[in-house]
Amino acid sequence: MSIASDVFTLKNSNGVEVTFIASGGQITSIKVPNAAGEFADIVIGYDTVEQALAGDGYFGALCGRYANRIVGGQFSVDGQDYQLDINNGPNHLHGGIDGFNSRIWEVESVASDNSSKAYKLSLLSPDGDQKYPGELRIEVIYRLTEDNEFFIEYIAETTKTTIINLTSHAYFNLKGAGTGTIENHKLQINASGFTPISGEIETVTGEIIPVAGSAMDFSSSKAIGTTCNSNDEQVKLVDGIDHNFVIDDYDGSLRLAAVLSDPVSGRNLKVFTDQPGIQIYTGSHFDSSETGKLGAPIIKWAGLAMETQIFPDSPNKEHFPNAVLRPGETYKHTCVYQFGY
Ligand code: G6D
Repeated sequence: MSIASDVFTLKNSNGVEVTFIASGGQITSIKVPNAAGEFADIVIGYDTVEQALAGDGYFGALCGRYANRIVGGQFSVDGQDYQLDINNGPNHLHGGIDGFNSRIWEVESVASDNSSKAYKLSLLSPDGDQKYPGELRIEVIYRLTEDNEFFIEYIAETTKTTIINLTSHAYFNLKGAGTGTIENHKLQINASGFTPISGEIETVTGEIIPVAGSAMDFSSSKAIGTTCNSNDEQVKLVDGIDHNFVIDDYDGSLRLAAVLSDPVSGRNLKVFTDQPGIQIYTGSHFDSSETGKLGAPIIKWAGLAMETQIFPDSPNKEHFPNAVLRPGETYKHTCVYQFGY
C-alpha cells in the first residue's frame, strides 16, 4: 500500500531524473541537462515533500475525473442529469473539491525493457465518486526512456456510462524552477484554432476560432511574454494564457502538439499527444504568497502548464470531441514530454 508521502524516482543513463509522490501522482521534480551539461529542475513546486502535501495541490498532479472546467458542474449522459461540485467560480474544475490530484495512487514498479524505466499508478474511483456515475478503474504509466522522453500513458474503464478527461499538471520553467518567469520562453503550438473564453461563464463559449492574427497565434515560435503582456481581450480576461488550443489534424494518433524553448539555458521541451486539445496555462494566479523551490516566492508566470486533454466543457458541447466513456470501452490517452537542448 502506498502512502501519500512515498517518493519514486525514474532515472536514465543520461542523468535525466523524474521524481514523483503517491499523493496525486504529483511530479515533484524533473532534472534535465542543457548543451553544457548543466542540470536544472524544470518543474515549479516545492523543495520538500511536506510542502508538496500541504501546498497548491495541482503542481505536477494527475487531474480528474474531468480535468478542466464543466460549466455549472452540470452534464447529462443517457438522459440522466448530474450535478458536480462547484469549486472554481461558477464551474467544476479538475474533479472538484476532492480531485484525483490529492488522492493516494497505488504505485508499483513495472517491467520494462532496457531503454525504459516505468511505474504504474492505479486508482479505483467508486461509483458516485465526485458525483460522477460509474466505478472507474484508472491506470497511469510513468515511463522514462533513454531518449529523454517522459511518457504518461492513461487507461481507464467504467462500470456505467460516464465522462472522463484526465491530464497531468506540471508547470515547466526550462531555465529552472525558482529562477523567474517564462516570459522569455518561446512557444510554438501546432494549432490553427483555439476555444475562446467568456468572462461571464469563466470558461469556453463553445466557439472554435482561428489563432491567425491574434495574440493566440503560436503557429511560429514566439516569446510567451509577447502575448502575456499584450492588451488582447482574451489575455486580459485571465491575465495571461489559460486557453485550450485545438491541435491540428487530430486523428487519435500520437503527434507533436507544442515545442517550448528557453533561449537562456538552451533547453527545449516537445509535447506529443494523441488528444485533440492542449490547455496552455501561464500560472497567472500565483501571487508570491507561497515559497517554492530555491526558497523563491512562486510568482505570476513562474511556469507553463501544457495539459493534453479533451476540450473544456466537452460534455455540454456536441461539436467538441466526445468525452463519454461506456462500459466495455477503454479510455486511452498518451502524453510525451521530450527533453532536449
Ligand atoms: C488549470 O486552466 C486551469 C487554471 O485556470 C487553473 O487555475 C489551474 O488549472 C489550477 O490549468
